[in-house]
Amino acid sequence: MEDQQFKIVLVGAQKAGKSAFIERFQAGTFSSKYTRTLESAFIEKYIKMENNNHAMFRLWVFSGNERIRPLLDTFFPGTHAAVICYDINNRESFTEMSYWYNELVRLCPEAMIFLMGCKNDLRGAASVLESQGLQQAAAWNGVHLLSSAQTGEGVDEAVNIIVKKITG
Ligand SMILES: Nc1nc2c(ncn2[C@@H]2O[C@H](COP(=O)(O)OP(=O)(O)OP(=O)(O)O)[C@@H](O)[C@H]2O)c(=O)[nH]1
Ligand SMILES: [Mg+2]
Repeated sequence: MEDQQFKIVLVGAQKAGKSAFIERFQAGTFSSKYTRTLESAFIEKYIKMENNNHAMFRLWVFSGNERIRPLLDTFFPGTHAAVICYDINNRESFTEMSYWYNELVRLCPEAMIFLMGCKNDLRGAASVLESQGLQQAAAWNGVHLLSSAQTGEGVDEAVNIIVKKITG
């Protein structure tokens, strides 16, 4: 039997922490230096499923720059799960999620929706509250996640939750 293949996309505002999340997940490392994603990048991960079959997960990360927007029509179709990322200390990145959500609904309405609050290690008084993230996720019939690429907290957990939900 052919391996199953799944497409996951990480989207959201510039500097939200998408690439850092992927780097932590793939390499276990973190850099505080910002290198913007030019257009898109992906990593592939084979994961052994409970039934012993393997599934291949291709995780795409897109630039948050506006220049990516005209390309979404070709990038989004076929997406199984979308992770809309925001920076918990940047309220604009939280409101920008609506743009990404609407594009996902338009171009791949079958995709499962996840919202991820990044940089949870920097949580402070002015941060977007977890309850607000949960509320927004519920409104979009999605799942809310929190992670820190700096400490690694919640990173593997997030991927496990996404994989379980796609394959379950
Ligand atoms: N403290 C902390 N900083 C983080 C975390 N994740 C990312 N950063 C920092 O935030 C900045 C932006 O992170 P990126 O992952 O490059 O952001 P991005 O969403 O990929 O941005 P674009 O490629 O421009 O769309 C970098 O300086 C990172 O080091 C985190 O979990 N904690
Ligand atoms: Mg990036």
